[in-house]
Amino acid sequence: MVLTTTEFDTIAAISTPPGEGGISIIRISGEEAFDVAKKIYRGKNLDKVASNTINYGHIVDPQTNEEIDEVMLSVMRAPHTYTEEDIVEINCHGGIVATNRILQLVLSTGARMAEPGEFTKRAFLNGRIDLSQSEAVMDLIEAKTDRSMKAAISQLDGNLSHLIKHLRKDILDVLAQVEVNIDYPEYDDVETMTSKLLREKANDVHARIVQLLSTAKQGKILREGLATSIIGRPNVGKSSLLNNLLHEDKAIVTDVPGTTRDVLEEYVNVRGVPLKLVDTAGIRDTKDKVEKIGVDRSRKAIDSADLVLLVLNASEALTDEDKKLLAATKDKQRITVLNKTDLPVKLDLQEIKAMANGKNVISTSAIKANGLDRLEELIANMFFNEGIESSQNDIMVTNARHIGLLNQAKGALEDVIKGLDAGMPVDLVQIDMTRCWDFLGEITGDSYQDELIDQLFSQFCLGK
Ligand SMILES: Nc1nc2c(ncn2[C@@H]2O[C@H](COP(=O)(O)OP(=O)(O)OP(=O)(O)O)[C@@H](O)[C@H]2O)c(=O)[nH]1
Ligand SMILES: [Mg+2]
Repeated sequence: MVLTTTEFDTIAAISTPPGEGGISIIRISGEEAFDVAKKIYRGKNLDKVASNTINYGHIVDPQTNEEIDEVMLSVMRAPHTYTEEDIVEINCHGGIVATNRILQLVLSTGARMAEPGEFTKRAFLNGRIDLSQSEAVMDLIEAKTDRSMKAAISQLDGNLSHLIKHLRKDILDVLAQVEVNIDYPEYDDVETMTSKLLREKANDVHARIVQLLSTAKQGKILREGLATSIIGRPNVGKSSLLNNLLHEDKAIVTDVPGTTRDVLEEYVNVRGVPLKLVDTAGIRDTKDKVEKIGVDRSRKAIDSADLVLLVLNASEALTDEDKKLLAATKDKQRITVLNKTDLPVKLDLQEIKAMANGKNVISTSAIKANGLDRLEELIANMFFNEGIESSQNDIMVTNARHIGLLNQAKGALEDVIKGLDAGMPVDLVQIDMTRCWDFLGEITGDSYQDELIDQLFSQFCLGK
């Protein structure tokens, strides 16, 4: 369904982050954007200025004639704009008071306050971009590393949409062919022919979806960050390690065991891989009420981690608690970090290597910042071993919603093949093929429900 722009009212919002800054931008979009601006702007004649120009002038309260701010007005006429509607953007001085005053004026002269993501929602509803492209806008804003940004840009450019549309067209073609065959069953072998056609296409689309899904693991990491939990006994240097990876003293470090009481979460860019790094309370049996809660959370942090950094103190012999933690994390993606190697080493390295299957053991000294390069390199290689640079131009799926729908589409195709194997009538098999077509359509928003659209755009930031 494509709505025409005339069905929407005029919306406005502050599009820059709240707070003090060099400039703030108040964006107005809709049929009345120019009328609203004309009521409060003194400067050039907005009916005469060319589209895509920026114009000097003042914002004046029409009631009192009070001059509010000196501004530059960006003027963009439909349809070649972000929303495909008329857009005026007021660039004012970036103080909170001036910005809010201007927004109030805009709202009192005919515009309505926009909802979060409503400008992008209009770009979607007006047919300028599809749903996966709209989602990429938000991913781009939230991108934590260059690599994440490249994946978002590729999706915004429509690479994923293009592929999905291609698959849907193939399915539609075969469904049309099946329809024709069913309507004209004058040939004896029509059922066999139609089954063959369906099977070929189901296998073909299935293979392409499987290929796409093979990028999902890395794609999801790029979009959401790799959930990385730093785990270990108290005082082994977990918080020191976090500070080192962040290149910042975020977590409190003391020589008192039990310093970290609650989990601390920070994003960090490790060679282009966004890490959602979680520092946890040291795990030990404790009677302290507050520490106990922290310890319970640490245990949960193991479960929810994509990667566990298990920190051991190399200057002490292995304790029972260390062994328990090694056992508790043995099925996880794990790096065993032997910290405090600047001190005389008491850990039996052979024993550790044996327990960790000789894999992913790194020696560090958080205090001397030694071994961190190797740790970073190992993390990047564990998750992007073929190197993401090489796969940059390939299409990636990054979004959990898309991954879910692709899996459903894949399941529907498997039902098509099962149905054909079981000799089910073609018109029943056709239903599963159509389901696949629908699931794929939900990715691009070609088939969607209003609730989904409302829910998706409500997660956007205001003014976008
Ligand atoms: N010699 C040496 N000391 C270190 C090293 N890393 C950390 N420390 C010291 O060990 C003590 C504990 O460090 P933290 O980073 O607070 O340890 P933690 O594992 O977060 O401790 P909890 O929060 O209590 O669980 C501090 O005094 C650090 O300065 C290291 O590589 N070498
Ligand atoms: Mg700590």
